[in-house]
Amino acid sequence: MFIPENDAILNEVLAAYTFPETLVGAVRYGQGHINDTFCVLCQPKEGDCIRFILQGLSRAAFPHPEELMENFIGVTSYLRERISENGGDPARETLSLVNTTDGKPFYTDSNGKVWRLTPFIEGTDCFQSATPALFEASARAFGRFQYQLRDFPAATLHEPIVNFHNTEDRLQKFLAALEADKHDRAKDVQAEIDFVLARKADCSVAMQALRDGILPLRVTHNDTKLNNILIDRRTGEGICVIDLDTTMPGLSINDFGDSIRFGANHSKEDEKDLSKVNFDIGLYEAYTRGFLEGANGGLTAAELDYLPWGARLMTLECGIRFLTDYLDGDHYFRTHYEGQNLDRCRTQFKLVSDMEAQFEQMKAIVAKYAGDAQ
Ligand code: ADP
Ligand code: GN1
Ligand code: MG
Repeated sequence: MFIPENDAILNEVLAAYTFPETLVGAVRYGQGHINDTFCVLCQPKEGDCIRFILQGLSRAAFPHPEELMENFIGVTSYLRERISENGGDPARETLSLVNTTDGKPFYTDSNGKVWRLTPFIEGTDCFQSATPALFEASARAFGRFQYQLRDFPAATLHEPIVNFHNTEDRLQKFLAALEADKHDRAKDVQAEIDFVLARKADCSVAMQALRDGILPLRVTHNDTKLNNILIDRRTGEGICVIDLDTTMPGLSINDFGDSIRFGANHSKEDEKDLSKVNFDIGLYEAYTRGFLEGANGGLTAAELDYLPWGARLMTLECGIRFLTDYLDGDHYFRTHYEGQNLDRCRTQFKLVSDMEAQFEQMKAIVAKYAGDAQ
């Protein structure tokens, strides 16, 4: 069997499952920053390979993986029903689990790490950047995800990461990391530190609106990156929302905002040449149109008003998180070279500046489509 890392744990995990045909091996897969993701290949005697996605859940990110898996099962079971009611194909339009040989929905390895196996959703593509049409398709799917979960019993969900998009709390954690400065890195990042300190008040905008009852709490995805959606290769539509680990009560503006943060530009998240990092308002418009179509009139007037803030805040918050992890010594986000979290932070702050400069246009674009959305 081919296991490039020749990893004893990976062998242990694979042995916990019964695969339909000859197991060929497992290779690292995808560009997620959090989980350990592998593509597992099986070769039937005849016909194409059968593929699975095997994921080890990050222990740095998810302190209670069993609760997270309960959420996963609850949300995907609910979605399966909604998809069937609408005549869709639940096997392609949401994730499902393959049980271990002894009938469990996940496997806990001898180090205590939790693993899950899902069928690979074939005939789809996963993008790191997109054309306006594909970006709009992803927006429709994320908007629809929100709409499909509008009556989900939110009280049954655990909070896998407490204060995940509490930007005020993210600011406090940054200030604590700065104070500790464990790796003596603060001296090299004064410009980035000043960027955050100048925006302390912004960090409260959404949290204050939540406290004031202006923005409602909904069941949201909370990690709506373009690469957390699978696009149907035949139709070009967003067919399956994946990476459900942070699905929990949250703000709709954050689901909108996180997609804009990642997808409304033409550069890599860790691009070093900041002249290449530009917020693309055309992509923003395409996403807005698609998201409001998918949300199907389900957003309140206040949520529509705050959508541009969602984009600014998710981008600022993510930059703060990358900077915090850099100061902390890179324990949370997977990095491939020293300084990658700092590069990621810088692209986010460049995008925040661009959004600040174009904020009035961003609001006008939401207003242009909001009429049709209500
Ligand atoms: P992470 O939390 O590390 O981002 P994801 O759940 O997003 O992990 O998975 C990483 C990548 O694996 C995705 O971006 C996607 O390319 C791929 N992937 C995950 N699940 C599936 C699946 N069931 N079918 C096809 N591709 C998948
Ligand atoms: C992580 O898991 P992934 O790579 O889809 C992170 C998001 C960040 C994102 C930045 C659980 O997303 O919150 O916005 O990296 N996920 C978690 O690219 O922290
Ligand atoms: Mg992901």
